[in-house]
Amino acid sequence: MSDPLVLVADDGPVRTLTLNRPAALNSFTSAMHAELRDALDAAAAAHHVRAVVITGAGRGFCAGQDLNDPGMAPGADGKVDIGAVIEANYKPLALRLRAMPVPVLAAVNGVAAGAGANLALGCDLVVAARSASFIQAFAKIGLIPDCGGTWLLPRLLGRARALGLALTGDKLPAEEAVRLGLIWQCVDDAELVATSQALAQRLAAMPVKALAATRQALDAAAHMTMEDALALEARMQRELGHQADFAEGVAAFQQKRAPHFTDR
Ligand code: T3D
Repeated sequence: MSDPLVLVADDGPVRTLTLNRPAALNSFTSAMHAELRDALDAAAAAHHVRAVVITGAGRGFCAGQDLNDPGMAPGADGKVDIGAVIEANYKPLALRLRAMPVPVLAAVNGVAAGAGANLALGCDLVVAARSASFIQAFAKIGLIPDCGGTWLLPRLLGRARALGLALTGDKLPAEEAVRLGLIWQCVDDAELVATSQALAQRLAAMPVKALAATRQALDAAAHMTMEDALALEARMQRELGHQADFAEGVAAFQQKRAPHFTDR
């Protein structure tokens, strides 16, 4: 039997998914997409999982689409239907991340290029090793940023920097990515696993239903008037205020003890 293309490991409430095609810098084949989709669905369905970490095996995080994948071969008309690949694989992946019921953290261990960069940026928090880098490699092969890149980059960086990265395809080192506000944190390579796992454990102990709702509210508010955003806040707070986690959080505060959150 061949090795899994996505390794799955639990440490209590934290599930780590490791992209596992290190010889090709964990670039995406259709088969790896299918395994990652299944793994994300399984993590979403497993009640004990309260945070997910995505990382890569070997020296890279993910080099985007595997440019040697047979799925990239031209059809009878001599053309490759990349739109079909996006619809089948990258669009569902980007939307899955956005709809996860728990926080998702990218632990970027090395180069993240093309859709691999935007996979990382689509996670809720990105922690990168100092030697890691982010490359919007698409322009170099005649494509536009995908896997949510056109939506994410201007929101994270503003139009000028988004276009700068997307048009040049230049390598952005992790430290610079933090400075620009593209990612959350950059740590020494030797600290990446410990730091990202500790952060994931910390999030897992928090009211994760509210954390997922926070992501949803921020994303939705980006398209709204302030008045509409305020109305959404009221609706979502009403719903969260009816959850056990809110009662627990307030009780723990009043009783001066650590809270134990269980909603998901
Ligand atoms: O269907 C569609 O196309 C639509 C979807 C598009 C989404 C996309 O992601 S498009 C962008 C695709 N990705 C790229 O264009 C990146 C290509 N890779 C690179 O530019 C470089 O590999 C890196 C800058 C990422 C890293 O450079 P370096 O020097 O550290 O490593 P390397 O030597 O280039 O790569 C190491 C191995 O990984 C090498 O294999 P080998 O020669 O040792 O057998 C290389 O071929 C392989 N590899 C790296 N990236 C890919 C890849 N193999 C297949 N596909 C890749 N994307």
